[in-house]
Amino acid sequence: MTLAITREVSPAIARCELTHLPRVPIDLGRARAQHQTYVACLRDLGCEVMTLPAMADFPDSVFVEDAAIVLDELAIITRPGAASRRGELETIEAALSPHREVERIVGPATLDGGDVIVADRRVFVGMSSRSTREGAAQLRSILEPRGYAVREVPVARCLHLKSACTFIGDATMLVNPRRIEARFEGLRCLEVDPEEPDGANALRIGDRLLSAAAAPRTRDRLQAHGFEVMSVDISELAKAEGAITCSSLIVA
Ligand code: CIR
Repeated sequence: MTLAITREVSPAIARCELTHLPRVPIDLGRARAQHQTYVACLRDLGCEVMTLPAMADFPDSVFVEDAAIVLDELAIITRPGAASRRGELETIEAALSPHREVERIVGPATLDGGDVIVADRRVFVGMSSRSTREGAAQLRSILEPRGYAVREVPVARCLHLKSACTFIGDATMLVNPRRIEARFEGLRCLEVDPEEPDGANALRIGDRLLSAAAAPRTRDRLQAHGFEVMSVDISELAKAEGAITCSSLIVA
């Protein structure tokens, strides 16, 4: 069964890192309720969900995606670009190590999981404000001997690579072309609705997708292309620059 690792929303989420959004009040009760619904969706999609306890000292710790990259063969513990997030790693490693051999990105390099897209045997690494070329080089040296091709992709207009595009299976990348110019040769690109800038972040679990309720027209486009889509409201977590993929680590 697919395992999804999640973490409860930190009581300190109001002090989250923000890069492209202005700070607005976050209703902790609402954020927690939305997160619980997100977890329920993961269960409906067939996952067994492990929810780690909230970390009061780490405002962004609900966004577990950034702490690790999980592949079939191994997991890589990252080194997040935001120093405030590095204390999140230990508990993520403890959760992953029963399931995967573990490798680590070591400083001074940085790499956020939100910058890493695994599309079958191809891995795209966003060169964002959070991830360095040295971080990508370390990832390459871990993955290329295992048969993955690792390619860097420039990211300038949003937080992470996955804020601009996500791999949704079936050789398809869901893309917001206003946030990224990269071409993904050999993959079909489906564009988000132009009115839905955050719509390119969707999570594939089994045969279905989980997407944000804030992107209904993009969901319609996906359905028109034959994808089965479940939507969830994550509007409160989005105020912390979180999207759909950020709040889980999928151990398939
Ligand atoms: C941060 O800036 O690190 C958090 N406020 C948001 C992280 C979102 N993570 C993701 O997209 N993978």
